[in-house]
Amino acid sequence: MSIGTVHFAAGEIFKTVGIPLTDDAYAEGNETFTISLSNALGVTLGSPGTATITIADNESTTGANPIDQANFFVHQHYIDFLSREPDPGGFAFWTNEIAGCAPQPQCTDIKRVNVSAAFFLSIEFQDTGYLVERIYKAAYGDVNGTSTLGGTHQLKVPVVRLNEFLPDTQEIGQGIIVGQGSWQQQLDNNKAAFTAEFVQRSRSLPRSQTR
Ligand SMILES: [Ca+2]
Ligand SMILES: [Ca+2]
Repeated sequence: MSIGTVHFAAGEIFKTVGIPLTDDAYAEGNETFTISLSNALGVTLGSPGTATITIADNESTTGANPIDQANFFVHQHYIDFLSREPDPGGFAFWTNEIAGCAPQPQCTDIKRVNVSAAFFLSIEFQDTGYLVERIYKAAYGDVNGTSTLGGTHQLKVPVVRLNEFLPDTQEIGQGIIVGQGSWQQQLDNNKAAFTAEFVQRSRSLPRSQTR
């Protein structure tokens, strides 16, 4: 799922929205998804506001699960953690961490775990997705959630939902590849713009200001 906000500057009439696709190994026939425009601010949506996209299946027989391949595993981490396609240098480095380890196959499992942890701990995730979680936690506190891991039990979880987490994470991460260009300045700008907008949301304001 991709959710995001498209910003048009004055005079802009064209925008590109990227939607990552996963090239699986299932022979399942063509698939479709819809893309919808909604909640326009300062403009009126034209027609059509919704379109159906068909993904042509490129398998005739189901193959091996591609997640077992290091390059697929790493690519999916870029999409899931960082909401972007890999930069060539980073992609080669993390893929080689797994594919180039020794002795194989004993080293593979621990390398996959370590690479996954590295994405979680990366500046680029900590300052985007994990920052969003912390902002929601600071603003709205926790609620009780139910986990079934190791037996059903209750635990405190931040009040953030996937349809909030994804667009907010992508907004802060917009245009950022850590280590490339003036990424620190861009990240600071994105964080400042996001938090200024976050505190103006109706959910953040005292009731008297939301009329
Ligand atoms: Ca495929
Ligand atoms: Ca397929």
